[in-house]
Amino acid sequence: MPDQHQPDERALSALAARLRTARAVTVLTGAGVSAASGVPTFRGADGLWRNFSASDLATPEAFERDPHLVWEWYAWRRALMAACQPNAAHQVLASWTQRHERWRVITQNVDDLHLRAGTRDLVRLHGSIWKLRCWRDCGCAPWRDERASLPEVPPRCPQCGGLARPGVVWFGEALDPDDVAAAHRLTDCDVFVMAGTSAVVYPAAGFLHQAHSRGAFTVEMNVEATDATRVVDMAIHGPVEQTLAELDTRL
Ligand code: BJW
Ligand code: ZN
Repeated sequence: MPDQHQPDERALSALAARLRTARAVTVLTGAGVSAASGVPTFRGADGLWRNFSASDLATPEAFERDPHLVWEWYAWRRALMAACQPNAAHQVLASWTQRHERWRVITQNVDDLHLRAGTRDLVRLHGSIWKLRCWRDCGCAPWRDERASLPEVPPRCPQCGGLARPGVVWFGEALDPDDVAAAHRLTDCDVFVMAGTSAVVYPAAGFLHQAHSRGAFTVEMNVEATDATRVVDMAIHGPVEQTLAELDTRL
């Protein structure tokens, strides 16, 4: 019986060979990449959506209804993330982007772990949990607050004194068009990897299909099968931090 936590040796060697000669490699990451750092994922057995409702906490309507409740949830997650460190997956990806610009990373994650590991030119589709914006959009620039605990909940806009909101993208909100355009450009690659994402949230999940239709060899790295498994050319099932570390030794 193969050990399901040991990445498939043959698949890893075949993928390493492709990566060595690829002109461009794009990795789209999701919450699974930060799981080993202690950041909870959204879906799955221990995911946030098991105990919390997305429509009560991660939509503009939820914020409009109960900003205090939404901010309590974000304050709890910020405190949790502040104690987390980048893991081997973040470190390997960062080292690849530092080595050559042909390695590119797009993330759906709102933690800063890719940046803290040193990833270059990161495209962040869903914003940052450490960024705040004015809810009324009074014209002030978004600002960063990296404290583990906020001075007040809900926090206030320093310019107009109104409510501040987390600088993340909620369901039903448009992503920053510049980020979407940047991610779309990166789907023009030889190898496109979906790493630690359930591949259900759009438009991020759609980049796999774009990359595929533009001729990329597509790969999934996940602990379990997802909607993407049937679509990709290669699925490597196992902890992504282990898969990437093993792959790194073969490059
Ligand atoms: C491991 C591992 C290990 C664990 N190793 N693997 C039908 C109804 C309503 C809406 C829609 C609809 N159809 C489409 C939509 C649109 C909607 C959408 O896609 N909904 C689907 C869920 C159905 N999308 C949107 O609303 C987006 N906006 C939009 O479309 O705008 C259109 C528009 C245009 C013009 C004007 C107005 C609007 C916005 C989406 C925003 C998503 N936001 C969130 C919250 C961010 C803020 C926060 O963090 O609080 O983003 S939701 C959440 O999901 C978060 C994530 O980035 C995102 C993706 O999740 P991810 O990363 O894949 O995590 P998980 O937990 O799902 O998966 C983790 C995976 O890792 C699992 O597979 C594990 O197995 C694996 N794993 N450990 C490897 N060690
Ligand atoms: Zn304001």
